[in-house]
Amino acid sequence: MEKIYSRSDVLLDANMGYCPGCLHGVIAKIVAEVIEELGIRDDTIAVLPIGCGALISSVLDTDAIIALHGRAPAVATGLKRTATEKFIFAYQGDGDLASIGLAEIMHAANRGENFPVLFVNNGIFGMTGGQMAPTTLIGQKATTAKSGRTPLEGYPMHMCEIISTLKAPVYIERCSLDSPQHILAAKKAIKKAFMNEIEGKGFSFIELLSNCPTNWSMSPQKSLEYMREHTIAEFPLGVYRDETAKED
Ligand SMILES: Cc1ncc(C[n+]2csc(CCOP(=O)(O)OP(=O)(O)O)c2C)c(N)n1
Repeated sequence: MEKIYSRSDVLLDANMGYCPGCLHGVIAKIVAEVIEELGIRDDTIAVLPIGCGALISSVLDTDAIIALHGRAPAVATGLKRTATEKFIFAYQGDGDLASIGLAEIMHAANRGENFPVLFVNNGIFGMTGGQMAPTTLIGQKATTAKSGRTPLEGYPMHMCEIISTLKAPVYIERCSLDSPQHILAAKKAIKKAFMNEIEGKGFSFIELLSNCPTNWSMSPQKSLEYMREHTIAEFPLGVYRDETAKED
């Protein structure tokens, strides 16, 4: 019988601890597959956030460091500039990146640091119990916006578009994790972003639209439907910058 799938060796045989239906686990899986395909496991240091993303350290069989809240791009900058032979990537939630860490991501992107950032946009502060994030949709409920976000709390922040105003980043793409087809596209984008670092091309930013069934108070299936109907409508998928395409 032909073997058509095996679990990546870069995934430890451990429990991730995620809530049922949470897509952080899917990201851990595709990141592990990309690391295995590129043969960079022994060189990799994952720079993880404060938030549910930090839990991927329990399954990802690479070195990892958990940065202070929002500071992953600053920690990744220090690591990459001093240990240039290492493969560094940052992984951040939307509370971590677009709220407390907004300055760090903007300046790392503006400097064109040679590492990719994976930005997991689930529209909410997951780990702390569902507070509103900068990316929460208008009308979307949160513990700090009981009747749904209104413009009084500002509008959802579009990080790909904001980072696209900077000159230095070489690759910016927004993907979604709501379907197998979109997950495959996300894996391709992550692989390209990782390759950009290996080839010394500079800063890549991959936004991954995700879910939080627990804090959205929805079943996993309903949360995927919500993503398709509302999240993707607010945050259009696609490539926002690809300087590497011009070079190739
Ligand atoms: C300096 C600091 N402020 C606040 C917190 C509390 N805190 C922990 S995780 C988190 C937000 C996480 O949300 P997000 O980044 O969207 O990630 P998610 O858990 O949804 O994946 C906050 C505010 C903290 N740990 N440190």
